[in-house]
Amino acid sequence: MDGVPGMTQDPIPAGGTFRYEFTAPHPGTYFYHPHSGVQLDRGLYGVLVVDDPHEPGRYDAEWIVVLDDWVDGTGRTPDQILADLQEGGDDSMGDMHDMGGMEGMDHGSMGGSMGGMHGIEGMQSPLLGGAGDIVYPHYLLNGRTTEDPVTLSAKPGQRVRIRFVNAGSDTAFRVAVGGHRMTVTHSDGFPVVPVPTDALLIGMGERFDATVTIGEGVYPLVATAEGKQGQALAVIRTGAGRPPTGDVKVREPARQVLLGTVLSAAESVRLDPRSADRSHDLVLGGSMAPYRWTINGKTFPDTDPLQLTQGERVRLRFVNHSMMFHPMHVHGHTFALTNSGARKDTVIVRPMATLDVDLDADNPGQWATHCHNIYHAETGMMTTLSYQGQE
Ligand SMILES: [Cu+2]
Repeated sequence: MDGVPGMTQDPIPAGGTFRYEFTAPHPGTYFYHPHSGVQLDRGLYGVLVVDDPHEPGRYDAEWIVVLDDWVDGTGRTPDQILADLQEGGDDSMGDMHDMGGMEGMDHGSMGGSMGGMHGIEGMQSPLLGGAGDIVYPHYLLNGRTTEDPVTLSAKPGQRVRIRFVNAGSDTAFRVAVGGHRMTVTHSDGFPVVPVPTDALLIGMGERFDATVTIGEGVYPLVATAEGKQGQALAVIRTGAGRPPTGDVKVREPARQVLLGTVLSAAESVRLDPRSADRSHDLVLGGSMAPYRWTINGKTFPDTDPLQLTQGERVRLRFVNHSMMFHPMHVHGHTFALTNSGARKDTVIVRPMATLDVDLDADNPGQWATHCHNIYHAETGMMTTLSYQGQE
């Protein structure tokens, strides 16, 4: 009951009903959303928190912080944006994205057009390279714009666990709490060796838990849109004080910024040491005109399923041949980064970088493996981990 139409089930028809039943094997911060078109970018998602009955709970309060990039209701829908991208830059692209001169240009050519194009739009990140394809008019925190932010309350001195979810479709966020450092404790639901940091970079589909000991007063929780103009905002209030304005700037995002790829697994969730029985390369490529994103040169559903056998240790090697970052997500498994052991199910693969992850094939089925940029996934950057159960 993984919900991917055409892969594990038929889509739920309009007006229809489908009851999902599943066991929650792992505690942690998750979210659920459709895999139909670009519905995710219309806000059809929710957060799923699985509590750990054995978790010591060394915190006093808990906040859920959901980040999103938002266009719906502003005269343009995600479906129109997708259609415009696929039409390759006709006039209807308007001010969203200058596609002029992009015919035939390839994301894959180093020093080619992508840098230039993203340069035009400013969608370049020192950490991620090409940081997105779409300029959004709003960035949301728990569904609210910076003009009308949510207030997160606690008592002065309390330690708060913040569960961050990036539900955005084309935007990574750099999150920070003004005047505070936070300690990252979990990545994609699984515990890590805790790391203090000023700020944290969250790719689409990634979740992180962090603890912060909040001082007395009013503080902005800011999520800047990486490589883009704009931010999302919440107001943290533990005492008296004037709320920050929507364009408040905090120093922390320009200080130490942590990425999930530098985290190490907590000892309790390390994979047993073992050499890989099988490895698969996933070469990530794409182009803007035509707008298509590929795995091993093919677009879904023409991508070749990655065959596994139950019981194997499998290495996936993500080889990014494009000038954009891709948050690559594997369904049904939580892999381990080979360099640090950190358990994750979504990981940022930087431009022209190679990143290896290992997983145990212990959950037979047809599992979508895709970029969590929803426009990339929808235009091809998806394949399947495929294996049958023994007996
Ligand atoms: Cu992508």
